[in-house]
Amino acid sequence: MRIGLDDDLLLVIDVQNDFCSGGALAVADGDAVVPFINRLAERFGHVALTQDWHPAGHSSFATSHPGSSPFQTINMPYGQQTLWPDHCIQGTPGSAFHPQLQTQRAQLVARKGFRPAIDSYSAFFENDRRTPTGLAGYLRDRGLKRVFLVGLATDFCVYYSAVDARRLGFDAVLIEAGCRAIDLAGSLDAAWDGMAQAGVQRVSDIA
Ligand code: VGL
Ligand code: ZN
Repeated sequence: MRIGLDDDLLLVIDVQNDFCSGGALAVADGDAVVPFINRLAERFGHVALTQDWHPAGHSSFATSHPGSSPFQTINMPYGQQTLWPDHCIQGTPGSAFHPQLQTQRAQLVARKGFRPAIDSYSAFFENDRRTPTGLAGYLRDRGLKRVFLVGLATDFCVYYSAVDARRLGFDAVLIEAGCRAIDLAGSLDAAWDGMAQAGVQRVSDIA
């Protein structure tokens, strides 16, 4: 597959300390994506990063719902929401990009999940699936048509971003070697099914 064409974007999802080893919501082997993504990014003319960016006391945190525990699901006005340990709190070390992630080639950093009452897995829409982050407008304004996705976690933020990219009419390619999953109660299988149905292309690696 030819990559790094003028209308291709590499979208790097949430490669932040809290999703890496020792972090508050560490994804198994999450750090392993960093050198891979650094090499891959050199082959793209357009790179954007996302950053999970929650205020303290965010409604996706189990600590905001007395009596609940992390990884439990609750009903929110916008639908079902998994509760998480406190993570990626704005400006804390856990919210920073992994120290080895090369960020200087990124043309855009899109932050998400900053509204206290709603979570945002997708880089394009918050979890009500309709409040836009503005990233679609960025892609359209820049004439970008195909999105390559890597980052953390495969079955949450990468998954929702990939499906929404397709929903918005962009081509989407997930590169497995650049992703790691949380895999909570079958979430990874569900994510693969959802992506296949949405027409997300899945490649194991890029030669
Ligand atoms: C994520 C759970 C909560 C992710 C973010 O980046 O996949 N997962 N917040
Ligand atoms: Zn989050």
